Amino acid sequence: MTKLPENFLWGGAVAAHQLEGGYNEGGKGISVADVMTAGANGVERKITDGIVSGEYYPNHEAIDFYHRYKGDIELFAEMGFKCFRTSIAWTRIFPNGDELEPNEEGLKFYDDLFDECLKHGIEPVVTLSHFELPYHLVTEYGGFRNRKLIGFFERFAKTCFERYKDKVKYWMTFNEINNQANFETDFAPFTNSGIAYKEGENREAIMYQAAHYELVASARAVKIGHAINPDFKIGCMIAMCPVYPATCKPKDVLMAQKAMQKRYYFTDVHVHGEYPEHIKKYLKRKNINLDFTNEDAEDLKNGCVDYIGFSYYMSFATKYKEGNDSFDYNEATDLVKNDYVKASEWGWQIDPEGLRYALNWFTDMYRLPLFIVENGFGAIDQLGDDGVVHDTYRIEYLKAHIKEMIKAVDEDGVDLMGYTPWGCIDLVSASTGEMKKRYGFIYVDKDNEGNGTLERSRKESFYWYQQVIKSNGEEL
Ligand code: P53
Repeated sequence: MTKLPENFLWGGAVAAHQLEGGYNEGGKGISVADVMTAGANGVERKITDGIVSGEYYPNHEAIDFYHRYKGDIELFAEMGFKCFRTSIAWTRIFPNGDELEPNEEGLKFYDDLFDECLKHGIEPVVTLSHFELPYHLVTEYGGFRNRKLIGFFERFAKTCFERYKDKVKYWMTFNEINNQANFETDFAPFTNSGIAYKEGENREAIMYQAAHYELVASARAVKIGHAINPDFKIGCMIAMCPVYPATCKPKDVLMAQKAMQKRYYFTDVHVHGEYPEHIKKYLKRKNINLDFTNEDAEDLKNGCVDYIGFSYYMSFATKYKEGNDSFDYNEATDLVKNDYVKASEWGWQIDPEGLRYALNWFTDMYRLPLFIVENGFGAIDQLGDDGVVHDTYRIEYLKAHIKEMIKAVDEDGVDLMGYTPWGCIDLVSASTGEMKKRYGFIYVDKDNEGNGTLERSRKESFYWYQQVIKSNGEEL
């Protein structure tokens, strides 16, 4: 008997736009990821006005998974993956997003990809919208600030559910829907919702409206999916960075609680089908009047998720600031450094116990099965003299997190479906567009400027993870 259930879903996670490439092949349309240039550590990616010649767009070719997926899946199978999380590029299915009929070539690509997984006994886990909205929906409709996008998403979801109903059982609707709680950056609202703010707009109000439409779209998709195949497990996907109080001063503790409410109300809506009171009060106080119909309320109630998928990389900390009498949390200005944890080169605070905390917090709040669909260490890898990346730092990070995950299951009784570390094969970083920020068990020969053979090689962590899966987490 192992501490984890025998059917535990070990695997790895990626997103279409970060690895497929082939951005204009097979009838694919342009997505929001296709108009983002490469940034760097601490330098935001530029969002350009369409594709501008002379600019470098790292997602256009990515790691060419579009042509190489068979070999890559073979490597996943060699590691013993039970599941593989990827997304369906919306623009392969509906190139512009507002067509009535899907693109057969795009549908066929995912048929082949899922067949390839199943052939190796790997269960596909699929995100419908992972930072890759059709760009046409941004320029013509303003992204998810427009109610019409609910219908477009619904059509996309229904098309996928019907087509893959016998191949895919595990689904998620919107990746890290709560990233946009940080509405003061350009990155999160654009990648989450296709929102390109204009000068002087009320960023916060627009974010809450877009998130509302997404929550409704998600709920409608859940209902449709369950009708198409009652065996479907359809989850939400939340970016979990627990917000700790910087001290035990009561005002700091309260501040952290208010921060958690605001960062995670999205989960309440997905799980309970209604807005928590604190958010309703907050919106009222801020004079944010959502376009929220009676039908929306119905839809939310009828489309509650089956499980909570979440990413976990790091934890945050916050502190009460003099004068903030309503304890309003603003992610852009209210985070402080936590001196009790170390950070990665990109400033992400490494905190394995935070994962156990998160698993318990979700369980206490929502009582639903959980699925860790991202976790990992973005680091710079060097090929050793033997041609192998000896990524002991990555092994250490993952080992520490898996230990806490097992304690949460074994000692705390958390209901956990699986674990899929992020970027199981090196891919393009979402926040920086770099190749250099690597997460993989499999090294891909390509650099930040786009040079390299794209050749794949197994890192030291590849063999380590193989052992972890084989022993169901007993041998770390
Ligand atoms: P990169 C912010 C905070 C936590 C997770 O991120 C985040 C982000 C936004 O980047 O994104 C998720 O590549 C996301 C993936 C992404 C991964 O984390 O910036 O779901 O698409 O690649 C890692 O290092």
